[in-house]
Amino acid sequence: MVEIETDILAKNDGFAAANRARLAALRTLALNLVSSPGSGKTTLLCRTVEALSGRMPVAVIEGDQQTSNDAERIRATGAPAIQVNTGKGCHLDAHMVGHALDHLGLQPGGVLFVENVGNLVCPAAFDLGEAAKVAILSVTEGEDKPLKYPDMFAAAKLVILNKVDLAPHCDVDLDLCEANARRVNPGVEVLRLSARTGAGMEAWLAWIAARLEAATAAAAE
Ligand SMILES: Nc1nc2c(ncn2[C@@H]2O[C@H](COP(=O)(O)OP(=O)(O)O)[C@@H](O)[C@H]2O)c(=O)[nH]1
Ligand SMILES: [Mg+2]
Ligand SMILES: [Zn+2]
Repeated sequence: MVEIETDILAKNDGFAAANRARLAALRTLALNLVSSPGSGKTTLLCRTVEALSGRMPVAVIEGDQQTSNDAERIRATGAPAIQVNTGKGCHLDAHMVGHALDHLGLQPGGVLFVENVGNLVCPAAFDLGEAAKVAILSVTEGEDKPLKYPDMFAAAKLVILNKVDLAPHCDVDLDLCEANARRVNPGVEVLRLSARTGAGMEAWLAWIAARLEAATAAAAE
């Protein structure tokens, strides 16, 4: 069992390295959005794509077990989106992302968002070739989720606490959410945001811009 898992992850890492090289050649910042279902990934992405469009090339790879609903929501904003259906699978792997890249026709110098399958467990283990995993936690999910699903929060470079507009209605302690994320990942950055009202969007867009600059500088070396 353990050997099979090691073999799968080793193969995945090979595909991830190939994706990372392709993305570097295109000076593209790839961000892998991970969360449980319904935390607001697609809502946040639609808003983000609208904010970035016209300033830089933006494209999206959508992962879900079934339907192309999310890719359609993204395309409605005007950005190219490819839907990957994983069927019985519960996460995207780097091989799937490589195939999606074949079809996306990425323009250089922009951002590629990957919306992973809603699942706080195995997407943590699969490198897709991204620059960073961004974990999105809705304030409705409870402050203890970083402690219960530590691998995901440990793998993230940024945690977004989404739906802060709902915080007054659900007895949530946002400071405790943040403290729990930092217990499993001491250096992690945390942003509080509402994809509905737009509160906190500026800080998120600034985080993306800083990451893109760093990725572009690294690719130029
Ligand atoms: N109140 C509120 N609702 C939100 C927010 N972000 C997303 N939602 C709602 O949460 C539900 C799930 O959002 P969706 O983007 O599909 O989540 P996903 O499964 O992570 O992609 C939808 O009904 C959204 O309208 C937010 O910041 N505040
Ligand atoms: Mg979605
Ligand atoms: Zn899985």
